[in-house]
Amino acid sequence: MLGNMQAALKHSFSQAVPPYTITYFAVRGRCGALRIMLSDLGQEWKEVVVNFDEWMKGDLKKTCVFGQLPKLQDGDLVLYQSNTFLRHLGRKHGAYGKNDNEAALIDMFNDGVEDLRTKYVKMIYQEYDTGKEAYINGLPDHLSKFEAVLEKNKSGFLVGDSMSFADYSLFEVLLNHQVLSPTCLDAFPALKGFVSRMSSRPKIKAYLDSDAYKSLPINGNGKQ
Ligand code: 6SG
Repeated sequence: MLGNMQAALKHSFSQAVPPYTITYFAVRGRCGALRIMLSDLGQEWKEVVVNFDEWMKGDLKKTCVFGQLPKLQDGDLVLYQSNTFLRHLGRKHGAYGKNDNEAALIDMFNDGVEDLRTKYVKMIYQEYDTGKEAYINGLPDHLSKFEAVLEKNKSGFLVGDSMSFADYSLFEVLLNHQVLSPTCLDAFPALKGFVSRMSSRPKIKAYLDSDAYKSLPINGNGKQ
C-alpha cells in the first residue's frame, strides 16, 4: 500500500517538475535560442539564475566541465556547451532532419550561425565602441549567405521541409542583429520573411511577449 502511494506520489511529482533546468546568468546570451526552441516545442523548464558575486566565488565554476555556463540538466544528464543543448533537443524532439544527410546539413548551417554569433559576441564584449560600425557595415556579407539558402529552399526552413534547431539559432541571432541595426534585414526579403514567420508562431510569440523574455538583457555588459 505504502509502496503504491510512494509510486503514485513519485509519479505526480515527476510530472510537476519541468524536465529541463537551465543554469545561467540573467541574460539571453547563449540560451536565447534554447529558450525559444523549448517554448516552441511546448516544453517546460526551470531557470537557476547565477549572479556575478556568486559566480566570482568560484565554487560553481569549479563544478562546470569547461569552467563556464550555461548548464542544461535533463534529468540525470548534465550538459555544457550551448550548441550541444540545441542538438540534444533536436534529437529528442524531432528537430534534427529526416535522415543523416539532412542532419549533416543542419549541423553545417548551425556552425555557420555559430560563426556569426561568435563575431557578434566578440564585438559586443570587446570592441563595441570602436568596432560596432565596421561590424554593421560587414553584416551584409554574412547575411547574404543565409539569404541565399532560404531563397533556394522554398520550404521556409534552412534544411528540408521542417524546423530544425539551426532555424531557432538563426532566428535568435537575427533578432539580436535587428536590435543592433534595425534596418539590417531590409535588403534581405527571405530573411525578413523567415523572422516574421518564426515570430508569429503562437508559442514563440507568447514567449517573446512574456516578461521572462523581455526582462532579460541580450548581453551581460548592457550593450546590444
Ligand atoms: C559567458 O562563454 O553570459 N560562457 C560564459 N562566463 C563566465 O567565468 N562555448 C560555450 C557555450 O556555447 C561558451 C560559454 C560562455 O556554451 S556567455 C561564461 O561562463 C566565465 O567564463 C556570455 C555571458 N556573459 C555574461 C557574463 C559572464 C561573466 C561576465 C559577464 C553575468 C554577468 C556577470 C557575471 C555573470 Fe557575467
